[in-house]
Amino acid sequence: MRTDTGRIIHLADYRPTDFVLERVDLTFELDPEATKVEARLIFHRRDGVDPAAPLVLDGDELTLSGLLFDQMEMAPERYTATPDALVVRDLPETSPFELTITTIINPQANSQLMGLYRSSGIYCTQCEAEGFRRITYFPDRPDVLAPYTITIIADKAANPLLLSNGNYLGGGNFDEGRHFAAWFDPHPKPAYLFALVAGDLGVVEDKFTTMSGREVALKIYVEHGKESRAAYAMDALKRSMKWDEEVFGREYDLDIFMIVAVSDFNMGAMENKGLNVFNDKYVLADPETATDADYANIEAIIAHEYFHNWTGNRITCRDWFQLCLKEGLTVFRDHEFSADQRSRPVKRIAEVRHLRSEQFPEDAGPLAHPVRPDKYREINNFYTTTVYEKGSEVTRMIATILGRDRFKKGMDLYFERHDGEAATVEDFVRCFEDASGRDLGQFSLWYNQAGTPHVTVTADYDAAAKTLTLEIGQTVPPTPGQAHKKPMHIPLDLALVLEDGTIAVPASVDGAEMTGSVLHLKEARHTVTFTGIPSRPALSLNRSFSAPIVVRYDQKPADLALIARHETDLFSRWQAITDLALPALKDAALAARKGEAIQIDVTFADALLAVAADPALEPAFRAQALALPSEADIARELGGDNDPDAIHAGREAVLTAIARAGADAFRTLCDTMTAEGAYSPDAASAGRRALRNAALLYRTIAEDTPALAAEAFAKADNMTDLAQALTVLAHRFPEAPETHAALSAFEARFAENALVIDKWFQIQATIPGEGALARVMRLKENRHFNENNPNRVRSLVGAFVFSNPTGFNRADGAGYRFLAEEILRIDAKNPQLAARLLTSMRSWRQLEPGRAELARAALVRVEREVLSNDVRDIVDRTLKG
Ligand code: 0A1
Ligand code: ZN
Repeated sequence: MRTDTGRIIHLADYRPTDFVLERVDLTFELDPEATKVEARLIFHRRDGVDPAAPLVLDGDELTLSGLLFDQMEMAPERYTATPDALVVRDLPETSPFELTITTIINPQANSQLMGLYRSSGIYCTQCEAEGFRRITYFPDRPDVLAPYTITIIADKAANPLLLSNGNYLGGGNFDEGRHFAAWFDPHPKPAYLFALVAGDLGVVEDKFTTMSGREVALKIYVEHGKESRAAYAMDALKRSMKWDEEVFGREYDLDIFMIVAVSDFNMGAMENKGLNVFNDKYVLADPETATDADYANIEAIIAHEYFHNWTGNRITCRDWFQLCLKEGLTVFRDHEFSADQRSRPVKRIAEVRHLRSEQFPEDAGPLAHPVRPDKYREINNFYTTTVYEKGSEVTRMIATILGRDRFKKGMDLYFERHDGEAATVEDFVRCFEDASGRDLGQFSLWYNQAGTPHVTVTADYDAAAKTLTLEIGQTVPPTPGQAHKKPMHIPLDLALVLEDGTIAVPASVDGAEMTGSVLHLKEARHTVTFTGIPSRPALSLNRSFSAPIVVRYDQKPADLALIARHETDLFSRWQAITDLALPALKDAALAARKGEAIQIDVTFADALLAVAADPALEPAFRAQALALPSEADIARELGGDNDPDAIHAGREAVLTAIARAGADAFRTLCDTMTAEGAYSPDAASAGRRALRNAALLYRTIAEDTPALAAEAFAKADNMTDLAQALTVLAHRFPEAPETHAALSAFEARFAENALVIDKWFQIQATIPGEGALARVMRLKENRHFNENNPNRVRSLVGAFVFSNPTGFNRADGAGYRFLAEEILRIDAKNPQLAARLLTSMRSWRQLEPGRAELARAALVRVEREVLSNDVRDIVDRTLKG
């Protein structure tokens, strides 16, 4: 394990390497416990570099077992090898030279899942961000690009399949029952994109003809017997390849594209050149075992990794500070893809819900950091929702500011100018400036200033003058290391909705630049005047969520209802419904906190129920209207002194009021939103299921009986309905005989399918209330649980700490103490996984004082005993920030 060095890496310290790597030639002799890696690396000293400068290569837990210089044994006084570095001295001043480095590594013992490891008998690799240095000594940084030749030698019976990046060169039999395969990747790449897979797997094959007429072989490798469950992933892959050609003009560039699904993986998937490695959760699906959400995730992640081929691989990052350059942009691309494949407004609502529930708390807490950080202690901890999702929003804002055509021009210029390079955020932004002639200097603050901007609006309508005047102010809250912020360039899309539902077109706008319906806020304060507004309009602000900000505008309920009925931007209709519900949710939580009786005036629900029943709207959108803000959303809105039990009680009371007010409508929806024909994962069918299941939940709440869900459970012919019915049973009636029966039946039926058992863990781990911790501890003893598998840990422990606010935040602090123990134990095996679990504490300062103190004590316990750099970094920042 990489233990803490306390060393902080700064963006300002970047400098190019002293030596240029020309070529990489790797030979692996695979063995579960002693894999021999021979790396032949050709270097030359960069022009102008001190002739005495040594070559310093990175390592992580390595032992050197051989070193040749130009094929000759190297004199020991010319190098120093430690587990984390190989330093070679007396190297030629100008001419290229070859180093042959031999290391012996133990994939079987690699529980961190970084570098070369074993997953269910398969050899696989994960090298991003700094895993390659666990395989061999190497300049392991993203600005060192080279073509790779790979030879893999392994026992043939156990490993019929030998895969690596690039195109297949050939293979054949070797000695002692072994065979070999050779691969060549002509596209220069950094080491983090290297991949090797070996073992015995089943395959699904297809092909794709690119826009220039080249045929690409497509292969998805899965465990034997699971081939039929890879069909949807293959379909998503072909659609992604086509879409990237049509929308971004990007064509695939090798003869073969491979995806391998493995069951032990720290993240979602990895974009290794030509050989993507996936968490099997994001490949395998069939109606019996995968939910609609699983299908949507598979489609999005397959697309995301494929899109990285251009945004990440062909153009990579100069250093890890530029991570958003590939991640923010690629998330933006996968969001656009899903929007085109599904419903754009529904997709946008889901994105914003996710951003608000995950990224906003990060940006408001001790772990806040800019989209492009300027320092880090452990890069693994920067694969965050800020870098990914806020990074995507920043790209989206560039598109909004420039408009579609100029954005496209900027993207084309980026691909043309930087293909084959390791680029920076500045390079990226400059392409849009050059393509559009627009200055994005102030806009670039979005990359460097952390924190969610708050935009405050007041409106004054002058009926005589027919003018509307807005006072608009922006502030960016302080974040760790950034006490004072500058005003940002915020593109605020808005509409003035008139009483008859039409949108006013102002005669003139004064006080800020406006392009189309987008107002460009650049100052701390603006006074904006619209003329020619015939009557007092309702203000629809931040349409389609044009900027990742918090808008504070005291909107009248009647105006919200008007927007909920008439806005042409569906996202804004949904937002208005949410804003109508929020006061009730907050008031109810506050009343519960004070121990007062909860009173609910349910008139706010009219708009919500009208949308839910409107046949002119797509069912998926109507389902979104019915899904109230989560408990975490309410906590965020309350902004401090939070009591999760009170928030839960308040939200329950609001749900009950809506359930009663809409009883007839919900009954009708349950009866009419039925399936037509066999299950299909398409967005329209998924929307009908979502709406029916939302209605089923409200009916269950109103009728307060497990009968409806038990019946739905018995009748379900797909995993979406089955898992939803089980959730309703378990969360609402944890002790009912119907629930026990359903949980047992589910476990027995899917005992052989770990990914489905994960749902079973997750549903139980998120049952609200004090009893949750004991349940989770019991489930840890279940025979299906396996502490070494990240998916299992995330489904049980992760679901509990991230998605069970009342259970985890028990008033006695037992949830926090449990997490501390888990972190310390998991950290010893898999620091990355442990560090990620610990981020569940990021909002601890928002808790009421009693809980906050108990949370702090648990963090201090972790701080005292932690070993890894990963957890040390998170715990220190969480306590300090
Ligand atoms: N680049 C991947 C994410 C990823 C990052 C680190 C990993 O190491 C465990 C794995 C995957 C993506 O954006 O999909
Ligand atoms: Zn990515």
